[in-house]
Amino acid sequence: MVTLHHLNQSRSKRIIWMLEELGIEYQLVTYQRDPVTRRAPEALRAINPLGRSPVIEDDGLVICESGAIIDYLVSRYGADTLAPPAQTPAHARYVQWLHFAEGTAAFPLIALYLLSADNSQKCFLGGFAREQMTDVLTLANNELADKTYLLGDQFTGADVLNSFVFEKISETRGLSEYPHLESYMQRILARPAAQKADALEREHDQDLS
Ligand SMILES: N[C@@H](CCC(=O)N[C@@H](CS)C(=O)NCC(=O)O)C(=O)O
Repeated sequence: MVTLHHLNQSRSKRIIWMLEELGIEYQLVTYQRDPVTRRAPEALRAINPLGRSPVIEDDGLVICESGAIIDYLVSRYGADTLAPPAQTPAHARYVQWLHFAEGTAAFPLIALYLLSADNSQKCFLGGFAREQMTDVLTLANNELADKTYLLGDQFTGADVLNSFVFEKISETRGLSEYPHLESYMQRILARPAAQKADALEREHDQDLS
């Protein structure tokens, strides 16, 4: 059975979502952020030396990095339904979107979050991160102008992986300037597996209890 080491209010919710989409059996081991520093507890280092979540265990295999986890889960448990067939152009685009989520889209989001925590908005990094965030949102919005999902008609792991950045932006400043992205987010977040991930994330978040 798959075990997910889940940190509250983190990227890990997407992995709950993916496990729900796949409909496989899994268990959660939950961790809470320090209310002041917002860092993960030391206990997480026992499974990931970096002390970060998500991490999964499956048949003795331990895997970190959200993109690698989604790639692994989809290849092992849901290749037919949640990714385009291997060795097709659509599959290459799918891999591109998987890498986009953490390789490009997450950077400006995290930079802006750290700036707001630091209260040092006037430095170079603020303008740079805001510009990059605008590029990311514009690209996704344009891409979705004539598509139901990132890859077209098929919902894939790339939609789940990219949801973290778009959901956080939606919660903080809204997506009304990006109407295609906004309606896409409403569409994917209405999926039963996404709703279940949301409910489970709340249930395992002591900040909210
Ligand atoms: N690139 C990694 C990033 C993992 C990561 O930074 N996770 C954050 C939660 S969103 C974390 O565990 N932070 C805890 C800490 O920094 O103490 C991934 O995609 O999984």
